[in-house]
Amino acid sequence: MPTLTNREIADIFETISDMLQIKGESPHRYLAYSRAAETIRELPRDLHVIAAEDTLTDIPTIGKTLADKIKEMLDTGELQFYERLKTEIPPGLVEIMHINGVGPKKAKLFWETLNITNVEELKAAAEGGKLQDLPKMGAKSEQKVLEGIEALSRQTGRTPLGIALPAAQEILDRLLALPESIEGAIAGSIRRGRPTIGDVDLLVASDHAEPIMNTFVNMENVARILGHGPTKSSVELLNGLQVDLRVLEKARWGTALNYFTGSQAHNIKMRELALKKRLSLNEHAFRPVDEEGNIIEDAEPILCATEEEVYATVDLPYIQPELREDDGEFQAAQEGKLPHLITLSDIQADLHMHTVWSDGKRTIREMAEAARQRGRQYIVITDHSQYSTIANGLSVERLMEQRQEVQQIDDEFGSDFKIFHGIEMDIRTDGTLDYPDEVLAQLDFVIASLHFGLRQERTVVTERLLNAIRNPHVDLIGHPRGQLIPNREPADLDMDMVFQAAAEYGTALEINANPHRLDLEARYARRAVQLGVPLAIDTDAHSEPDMDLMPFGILTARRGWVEPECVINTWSLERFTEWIKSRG
Ligand code: DGT
Ligand code: CA
Ligand code: CA
Ligand code: ZN
Repeated sequence: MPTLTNREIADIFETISDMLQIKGESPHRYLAYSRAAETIRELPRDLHVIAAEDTLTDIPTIGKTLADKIKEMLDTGELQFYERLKTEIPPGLVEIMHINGVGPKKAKLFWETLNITNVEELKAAAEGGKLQDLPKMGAKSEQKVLEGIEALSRQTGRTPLGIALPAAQEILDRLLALPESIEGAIAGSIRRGRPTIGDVDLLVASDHAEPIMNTFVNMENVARILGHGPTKSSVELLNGLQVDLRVLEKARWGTALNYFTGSQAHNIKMRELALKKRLSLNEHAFRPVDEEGNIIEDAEPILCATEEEVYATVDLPYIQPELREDDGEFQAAQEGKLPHLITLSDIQADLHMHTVWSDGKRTIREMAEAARQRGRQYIVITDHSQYSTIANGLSVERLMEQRQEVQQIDDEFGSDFKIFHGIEMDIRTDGTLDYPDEVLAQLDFVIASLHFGLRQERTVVTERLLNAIRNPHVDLIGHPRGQLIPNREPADLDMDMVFQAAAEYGTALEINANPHRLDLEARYARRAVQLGVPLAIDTDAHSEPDMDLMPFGILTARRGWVEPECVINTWSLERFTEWIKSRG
């Protein structure tokens, strides 16, 4: 009997929601399916088990109707309702509606006017110039559709770091709790801090692999076992994530960790460096080779228990995982110029957070207390400004009221913790800022952010950002490129101009630590540093737990070769205070 996993059932509900949207059904109806899909994706337990207990309707967002549909899928492997929908709405339209800038209405339009039912057909139509004459389209929108299709093909199949890292850590912790485990690590792209992850790579050092492998494949959040061997196993989790586990002896730990951390490009360079020393290198060991590069069978392999030994064998200092992309790290290592990368402990402050005054969940006092508990020395309260009506943005009157409250609570907190008053001000779609200069002048710290009009054309959206950067009262640009991971592309900004202006005016750019944003991303953070642009790493917290997202920002900064000195919230309270005073 075909059996469906949580992930597959969630996917079907998600697709149904999309199809109902294309059909033009009410939000009430299609949202019921997408909410249920979201809940099921996060469920820590197998739906089969819950159904057997007959407690499906105890799951939030699952009522009687949806519970029956889940049961039908668990029992028969399919859903009649969905099969019927598929005869009405071509399933390819769902993918089309997820293309950036398309959506349900346009998907329907393309289908009804040009009989386009999948992405390939849409691509052909766009390339053939057939979309531009449709209502509400044009040459530009046609070009955007092509760009959206490009972006879609880059995204598919990768999981955001914010989901993969905690999942990987939880599994590793369970394996490390076994008495047979000596040491363990998350390797692969997670260790390098990539914003999205293909699969999870775990390593455990042990002399008894079997019990570790058995525990791994029998975890209750495993949907499928893809492989189960003595040194390597792979599973697919209920949420669809693939996890590879390798167990190896401690004596080879360094070599294995280095190999499976990658990147592949870094590994290739490592092998070339090894060959220059007449050594071959694979995931197990270095082995001496002859002039032709053939392994000398009776020569002793070189085992490395630590990564330091691996690098030392090719005459290099240790290279931090976040730098291992073959993007200049070897040259820097050879020249003794590796960066002194920022760490979480360098962070003194959080300069971007929201409270109940706009769309946050907690009061100013609660946010301040949460930040102090996390060892911050100072914070800035930065709610939304009036243009963000959906986020309950502050009118000038409410902003001034809030200022009083911030000052009062700051007094309560005494001298060992400082609360500044700021704002996350919208850059309006017409390019003007959301408060006049005389209001901004009264604030301690001003963040300017693009929240609307992100799809404007390059010159327009760039000019809006430049206008904010040049304003003497603006201290920081929040999440500058406006991307959302995994599926919103950044604004089409001329980043050279942005960096140039930020350097000239001394305006800082943010690395937003929220794993949905990670914006600036690493390569731009690296450019910013090279050009002398100050950075800030902020959580953009809307509640206490969000404050724990800082490590994602740190990872991103480290991938961008960022040193603590360039980041304004690593500075002491005195230095930061001087800096904001020196600005408008
Ligand atoms: P991902 O999973 O796509 O996010 O990226 P990675 O880097 O985690 O890649 P993955 O999981 O395929 O492999 C983990 C590491 O193992 C990778 O970073 C480098 C190493 N590796 C895997 N396959 C190869 C290969 O064919 N050649 C070399 N040199 N290294 C490899
Ligand atoms: Ca991987
Ligand atoms: Ca892998
Ligand atoms: Zn914010």
